Parts: sequence; C-alpha cells; structure tokens
Amino acid sequence: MLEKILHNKYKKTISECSNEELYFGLLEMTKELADKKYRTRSKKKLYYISAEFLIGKLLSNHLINLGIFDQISELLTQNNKSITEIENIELEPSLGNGGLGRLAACFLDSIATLGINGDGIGLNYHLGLFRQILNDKRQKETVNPWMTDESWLIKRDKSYMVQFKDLTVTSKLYDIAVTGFDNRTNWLHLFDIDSVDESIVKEGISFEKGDITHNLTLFLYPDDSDEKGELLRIYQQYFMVSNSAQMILEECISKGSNLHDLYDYAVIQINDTHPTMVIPELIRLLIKQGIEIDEAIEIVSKTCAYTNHTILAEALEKWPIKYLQQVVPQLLPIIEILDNKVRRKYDDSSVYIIDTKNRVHMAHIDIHYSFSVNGVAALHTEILKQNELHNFYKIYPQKFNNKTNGITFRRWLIHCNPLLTAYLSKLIGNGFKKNADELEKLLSFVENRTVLNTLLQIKRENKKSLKEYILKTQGVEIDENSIFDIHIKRLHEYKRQQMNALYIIHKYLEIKSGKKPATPITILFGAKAAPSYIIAKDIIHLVLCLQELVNNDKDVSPYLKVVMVENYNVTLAEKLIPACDISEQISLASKEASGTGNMKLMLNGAVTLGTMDGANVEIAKLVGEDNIYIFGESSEKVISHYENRDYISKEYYEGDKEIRQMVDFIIGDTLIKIGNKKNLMRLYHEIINTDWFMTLLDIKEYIKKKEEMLADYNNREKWAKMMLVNIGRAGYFSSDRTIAEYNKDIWHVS
Ligand code: CBF
Repeated sequence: MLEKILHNKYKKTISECSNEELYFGLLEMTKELADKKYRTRSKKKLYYISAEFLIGKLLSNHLINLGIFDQISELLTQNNKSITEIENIELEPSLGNGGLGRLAACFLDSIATLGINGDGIGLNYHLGLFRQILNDKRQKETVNPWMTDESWLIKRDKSYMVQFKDLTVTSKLYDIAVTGFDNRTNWLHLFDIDSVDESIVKEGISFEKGDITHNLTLFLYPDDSDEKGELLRIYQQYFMVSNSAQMILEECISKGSNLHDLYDYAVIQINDTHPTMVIPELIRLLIKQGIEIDEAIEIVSKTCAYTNHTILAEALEKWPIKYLQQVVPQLLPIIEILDNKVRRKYDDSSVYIIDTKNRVHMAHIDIHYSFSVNGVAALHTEILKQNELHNFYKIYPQKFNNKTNGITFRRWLIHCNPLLTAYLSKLIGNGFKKNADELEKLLSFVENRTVLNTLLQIKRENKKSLKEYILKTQGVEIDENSIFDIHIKRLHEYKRQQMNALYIIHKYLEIKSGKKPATPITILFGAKAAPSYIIAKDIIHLVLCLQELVNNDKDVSPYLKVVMVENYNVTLAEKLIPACDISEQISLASKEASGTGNMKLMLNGAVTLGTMDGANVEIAKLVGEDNIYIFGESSEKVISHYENRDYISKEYYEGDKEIRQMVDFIIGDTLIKIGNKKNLMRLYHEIINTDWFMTLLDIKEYIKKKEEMLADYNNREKWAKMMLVNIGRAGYFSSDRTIAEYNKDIWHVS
C-alpha cells in the first residue's frame, strides 16, 4: 500500500523517496487505514472534554496500534531508510501542557484499545503552549507552530455558531484519528475558527488579547495575569463547550434520543474545571428545545461526570461574575439558578457556587451538577474527601470515587523503549502488550543473573542514546557510565525542583572539599515554567547557573554534571525516560494529585526517589519498601502545618548550618558572578521567608536518602533487582486498567 501511495504522490519508489516524502506517504497510508477501522456506533457514547490533549508525535503510535510497525520498519530498512529518521520530520502537536493533557492522550488511546465508543473534544491551538528557549540562562518563550499543510488533522464539513455577547463566530471542526491497539478507531475532535491569524503575534508570544476573532485558538493557556487574559480564557472555554454541547446533542438526536433521555446516549467526562461551562450550556440548549429548567438540570446532572486533578487553589478556577457577564451573559441566569438551588438546600456558604466576592466557583458547579466526582490517585481522593472537598463529600458521599491514573504502555514502553520491549517479549512472551498485568511474569527472574545483567545493559544502551542526543542538540557531553538522575515535569514550586537544585549545591561543595562520589552523577531536568510564574522562572535560572558552574569546573565536572534540556515535551520524554536511573518524585506530600511521570519511569526500570505523595504511595505499596526510596514529611503532617500555620522556613534556615550554607550559596559570590542578582536574590528571599512548599522541611532527609540511593547504585546486582521489580509491578499503572474502571463505575458504555 505504501508503495502505491508513493507512486501516486511522487512517482517514486521507497528507496527513491526523501525522508520527508516517506513521512507524508506514511501519513496518508496511516490515515486511510485508521479510517477503515472505524467501528459502528453504540447507543451510548463517551465524550471526554479537555482543554489539553498532549498527544505527542503520532506516526509510530498509529503504526504500533494498527499492528504494522515492525512490518513497515522492516520494509524501510530493506530500502535503506530508517523509521526513526522519518519520524524526525513530524512536528509534535502542541496541544497540551503537562500531566493533565498527557493523561487525556493516554486515556484516548486506552478508550479505543478497549473498544469503547468515545471521542475527545478540545481546541485546535495553532501555536500551542509555547516553545521554550533557554538563552542567557533564562527561559524565553516563543511560538510553537506545529501544523503543516498535510497533517493528521482532517478538516470536516461541520461547523456550529457560537454566540458571545459581542460577537458570533462560526466554528470549524478538525479531527485526528485515535486508533486503538488492535481495536477500533475513535476521534479527537478539535474546534477552531477560520479567522485566527498567527501573524498578530509579535515578539515572543505577545499579542493583542482583546482581538478575539484573530486570537481565539492561537494559544493554549494564554497569559491570564490581567483582565484581558482572563476574558480570553473564558472565550476559549465557552467556545470549546458550546461546540461540544451542540455536537453532542446533534449526535444523540441522530441516534434517536428525545433529549429527555440524553444520559442513555451520552456521558460527558469533564476533565478538570476548564470545560465546566458545558453544564450551564447544555441546560440552556435543552431549555431552548422546550424542556423545563428543573428537568434540564436533572438530565444534565445525570450526563456529566467530573475529574478533579489538583488541590492547588490557583488551579481551581473561579471566574468573576462580571467577566462572565461580559462574555457569556446567556449563561448567568442559569448559573444563578444553579447557585440558588444549592443555597436553598444547604446552609453552608463553603459549598455555594457564587461566593461573597461575586466569583463563580467552577468546581462547585461540577460537584453539585455531575453524578460522579473522582480524584486521580488513592491519596488524592482521600484528601479531597477528608479535607479539600469535605463539605461536599458530606453532602454527596456516593458521588466521590477514586480512579488512579495510568499511562499507555504502547507509547511509554513499546514505542519509547524498543530494546526493553524486545527483551521482555523474549522472556515472558507478548501477552503484556495487551494485558499489562502479565509483566508480573518478570518477577520470577529476580534471581537470574543473566536477566539482571541484560536489564543493566539495556539501560546503558538507552543512556548512550540519550548522551548522543544531548551532545547533538545541546552540545553538552555527559557520561553514560554516570548515574542518570532525572527530574522531568512542569516547573512548579510544589514539585520542588528547587530542592534538587539545593542538592546540586550540596554536592558541588562536597566535591570541592575533596569528597568525590564513587560513581559520577548526571542530574537532568526538563521543565517549562508558566510565562508569568516569576519564581518558577527564577528556579530555572538557578538550575542554569548551576549547570554553567558545575559543568565548567574542572574539579567537579568529572563527578557531577547538570543538564536542563530545552523545550521539554513528549518527544524528549520518550528519550529521557528509558535512560533514567533515579526518578525524582519529590513533591511536597499532599500536593501532587497523582503524577504519571513516576509511572512511566518505573515501567522503564528507574527507581523512585520520592515522598509519600500522589501515586508514589501506590507505587511504594506495589514494589515494597526495599525497591523505592521514600523520604519526607507525611501528607497528614504537611496538612496540619498548613492548618496551624506553624511552618516557618526561617527557623530551618537559621537552625541548621548545612541548610544555611546551601541557601546562602544562591546569593554567594560564585553564583552572582554567573547569574542575575535580582533573580537569585528574589528566590533566596522566597525560600527563607515564605517557602510555601516547605523545601527546607524535607531537604536534609532528601539529601540523606539520595546519598543512600547513590551508594546502592554501586551494588549493581541489588540495583538490577530493584529495576526488575519496578518493571514487573508496573502493570497496575496501565491506562487500560484505569479506563476499564472509569467505564465500569462511571461511563457504562458497552
Ligand atoms: O491527573 C493528571 C495530572 O494532572 C496534573 O498534572 C494537573 O494538571 N492537575 C497533576 O498535577 C498531576 O498530579 C496529575 O497526575
């Protein structure tokens, strides 16, 4: 089929084609094959609405899921072509930011793989999040255009009118096929408008935020640090949900729904609060169809389910009524009715939808008017029930449930780690590709020296590939024989990259004083900071200053290297994860809802260094305390520190010489010469005067645990056993398991 497509397109054979031509030929072929697999519609369908879908490059993913990856790469090899090089042509779609968006992408893969009729719905951001450039030891943001003339996007002949207070726009629908592994094809629906104009972006990523017709779908999470930015986010969110609601109703009616029975035809998963307005919008549309308001509310509440992904107040959206009035006045009467219903029933202002500052709490709409509320890891759900959402839990205990996150093994093992995959297949057969629990079979090899040595060899090969990549792309030379300590996730104080930076200072000083580590260490970071998050950017600056200091110091660099990879994204994650020895999961306990990087890294044989937070708790339980390195204050204690306001970072700073030495180093002569005084000073003051995420509380234990881990690394047999147990126990974290649970407990789509 490929040959035929290439002949029609370019009148060339495989070997005559350039990599670019081959990529476009494969793209066409894959799209055709995916479309052919499209299965019949079931009565009930799932709609997964999300502001982000961090889908990553799609070529290999599709080829694997269509079952033709090996065949195609063999065919290419026979013609002296390489699938990896061809894949380099593909631009990574820039439709997501972090864990939330990547989870949505893994879920779509598993939904199709389990044969569930379910589509994703989101927006077609032209310039995506932003492209991170590390320049002059700082993060700079620039646009990240990813759409090409020929791409995975299929333009559909479908559009809806979306009405805002001051303008009406006509949407355009684009679809991307989501092929299941050996199963059906679903769709990711992305809405857009024709009038969006990329040329309005000036310098970096700045543009006129008030120019909605030209900017509506330009960026994911445009800067909302001012009023215009907040308004733009409301425009985007309403555009997303109004299109979704119209499409859902149209599809359900076409399948025979009379709308009174909407919930028999549709279930809507609201991914975080960004799509919350779908609730009042659907109610509004049902009323327009002649349904009484009370019934409309009941229908919608039986159709929608909500996932909470965070307890961080900043991420739980609250829109000022006056902004909603300016953008979507049609929703306000409905939101007020929803709020009044709550007020009439419950004498507790903490559960009201509209607060005393006239802000609408989006999560409160979700909780009152959905039939299911789930957290994303066991600990997170408990914290929601017992702390953050306790007053809601008292009202609706039956709504709350846990769905521990998962990852798709097709991308995070089969695709990103072919060496390990091939070896696993040889040892335990191919069953684990369909049923991740079969990875447990690996555990019977825990005393087998040959297997243990091969796992170490595979890791070394993967580290070598990463080394070559980093040399080529960033010009930094690292040693594959050093320990790869990897910290990859969004930059946020609660994820505590600053704690790892303090560790680097500790190690630097130790090496300078003559204490050399037995095995050299390479600490790798990958992280983007939100453009207006000042302290996060200061942390990046500190890491980059340390990178310059450490890597250029002849006494230190043979033993310690620091690398921050530029523009961390899915493609880079696929290279970093298989090469990792130490997986840094060091968030302040209670703050990381789940984490999914922790799962990807363990699956690829990294050992976790972490706090008892998010899904780390479940990882610890599965692998046992001998196969994970846990440190730090418990979530209960942390929560009590917040409640009692009794954590004072300065006391830790003043009370401990070592801590003082590390923190003072940030503003000492050595770093100030390399970096910017203002940035470093600000970070220093933040740590000693605020330290909201309690770095100094855990730093000493962190250093101790990491040292223990580094020492254990030298016992290669012990380490290889830990790797094996981590891989063997990772099956639980397959998103196929998570999705099966969502479907059994929430969606009920046959
Ligand atoms: O549930 C998926 C992920 O979502 C977040 O990234 C989020 O954006 N709220 C959380 O921070 C992660 O813990 C979680 O794994």
